[in-house]
Amino acid sequence: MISKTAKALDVQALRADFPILERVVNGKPLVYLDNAATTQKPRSVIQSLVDYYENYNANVHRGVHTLSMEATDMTEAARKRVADFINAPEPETVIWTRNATEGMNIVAHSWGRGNIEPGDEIVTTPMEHHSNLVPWQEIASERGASLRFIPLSDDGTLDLSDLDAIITERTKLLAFTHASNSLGTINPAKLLTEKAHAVGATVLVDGAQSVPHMPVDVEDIGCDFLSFSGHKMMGPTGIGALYAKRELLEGMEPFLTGGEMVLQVSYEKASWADLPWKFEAGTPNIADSIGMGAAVDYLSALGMENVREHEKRITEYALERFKEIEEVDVFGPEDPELRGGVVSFHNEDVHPHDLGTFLDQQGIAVRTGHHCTMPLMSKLGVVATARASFYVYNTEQEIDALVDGIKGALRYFGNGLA
Ligand code: 7TS
Repeated sequence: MISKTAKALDVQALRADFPILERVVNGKPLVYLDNAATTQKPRSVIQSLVDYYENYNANVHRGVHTLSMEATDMTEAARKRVADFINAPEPETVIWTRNATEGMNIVAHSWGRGNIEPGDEIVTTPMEHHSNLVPWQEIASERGASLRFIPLSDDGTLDLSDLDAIITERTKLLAFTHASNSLGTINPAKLLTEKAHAVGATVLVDGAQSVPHMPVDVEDIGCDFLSFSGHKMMGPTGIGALYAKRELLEGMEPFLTGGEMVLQVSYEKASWADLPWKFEAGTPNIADSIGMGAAVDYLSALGMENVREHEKRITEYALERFKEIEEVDVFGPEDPELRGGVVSFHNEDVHPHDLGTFLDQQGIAVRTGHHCTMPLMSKLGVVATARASFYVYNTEQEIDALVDGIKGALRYFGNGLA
């Protein structure tokens, strides 16, 4: 179904905004299909970093001089733009982090330690990235709580048929990924949040693969926490954001302590600064927060409905073309409404690393491995997959190059494909 409000993006025109897409790799034009790992950056984002370092590089929040005030205004304006992008009610509810992983760890250490009690249950899914699984394993074992998993259906969606038996009065937290980096599955965030809230549980959404690719509205979903990374949405590495409801942040102890996050300090004790700085100890990543603001501007100008629509189309095209290669198993839901632009695939005769190396010779960048979802790989019965993941600048011609490349690899490694 094509959204009524979406309009087709001029992909050729927007490709010109990404200098790296001009690159030649191994004698071939770069076909960049590793966007779930990190995305490419438009010139406006790169320029925002250069602009900061060339014109107003200074530390923030502690200076009365012009450069410091300019840097402070720019990083706080970027926070406001990130907050608006996810429809957070106020910028103070958005904390700068290093990445999605750090956001999840803030929730685990600051909220988890203060709230999870012996006997509590933490409900999650079998498709979590390690960064939304391992912190919960740690907190569960420290606090005497246990993990429960919503089962996975054969089509790669969550099996919600027995949800009321899994999310119960014992559930203290529901932590799930909005979109899977290995299967592509988009989970029903609002419905899951409502179920969890109905039993009084708190909800953490891992937005690492959703915020960059579709409209995400924290007020509509109703979640308590949402964590995501700048580098997966055209921004720089080393910057991310954690959204949380104000009352939760106010009730949480800081994750890190030191400079910038204090109000009053004596030799004996300290009191904490207001939100959001209570959670931002030390000199923050000023340049990259401004870069993340520039990325949000770029995406907002494209329109997230349009971004989603383009990726849905490309994914549908890719799934259609993959049907030509019978030797290859494709994981995840078939319905493009239920999946993002991630296609993981596997052939039992060709190791994914060999396939990835062969594709690299054609200038095609895909990721191979377990994608930081090792338990999911064993559930799927493989040790690794190859994965193509798309973004707004990918074209049908690039999917054609991928499919031709896979066919070439199967021929090369000699499993009988003509
Ligand atoms: N959650 C999901 C769903 C992810 O896909 C990733 C990164 C993370 C969390 C962690 O993000 P980070 O920025 O903190 O590292 N996923 C991938 C990937 O699929 N390939 O490389 C990184």
